[in-house]
Amino acid sequence: MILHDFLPSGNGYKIRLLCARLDMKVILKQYDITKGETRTESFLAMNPNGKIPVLELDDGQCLSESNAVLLYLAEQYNSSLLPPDPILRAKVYKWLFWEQYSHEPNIASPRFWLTHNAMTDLKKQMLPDRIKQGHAALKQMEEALAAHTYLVGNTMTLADICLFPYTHVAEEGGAYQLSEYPNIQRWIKEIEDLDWFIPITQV
Ligand SMILES: N[C@@H](CCC(=O)N[C@@H](CS)C(=O)NCC(=O)O)C(=O)O
Repeated sequence: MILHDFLPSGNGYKIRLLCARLDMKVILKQYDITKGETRTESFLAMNPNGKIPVLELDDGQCLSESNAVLLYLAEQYNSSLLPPDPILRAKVYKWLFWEQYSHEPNIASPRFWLTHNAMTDLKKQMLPDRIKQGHAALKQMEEALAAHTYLVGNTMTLADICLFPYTHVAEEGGAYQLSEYPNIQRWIKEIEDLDWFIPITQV
């Protein structure tokens, strides 16, 4: 399998982290998204949305949308990260869908704007509200992590693999201070201490 990716991307890192957890090797093909490398004809043939990550399967089929790829790999490789109990599984799905609507646009996007010199007048106007909503998202994670070790109970699930990447780099760009969220900090350390853990920049 080939993972088409951009190393600083949290969306790509979700998949790299899951592969590390599943002890799976994939070939990494890197693109510079700041130079439009995901907008070429050949890339758009893999993902018409022009975004990494894309997982290219051995038969040439391409899967996009990071959380769809996480679910595919967890289901395919029979991982304990997806609990069999339907209620617990729905709680994992909840975090995955929530991440795309309430977390990623408010935490990942400001990080990218602020660290990649991508700020425009419109984004400057949008930033305060994004940060407000980002704090609301972090508060929800903080409350869940005050109640149990991981986001869905006391064992790690796909929800943690999905939310860890952008949360642990939330401070990059200066929009957020994680010292306001002690249980999130404890959870980050918990994951970083796991023996299979790989950092975001590791190929
Ligand atoms: N919802 C998508 C978002 C993917 C995404 O936003 N990818 C960004 C990098 S994190 C990208 O490739 N941007 C390049 C572009 O839009 O040209 C997912 O979860 O995979």
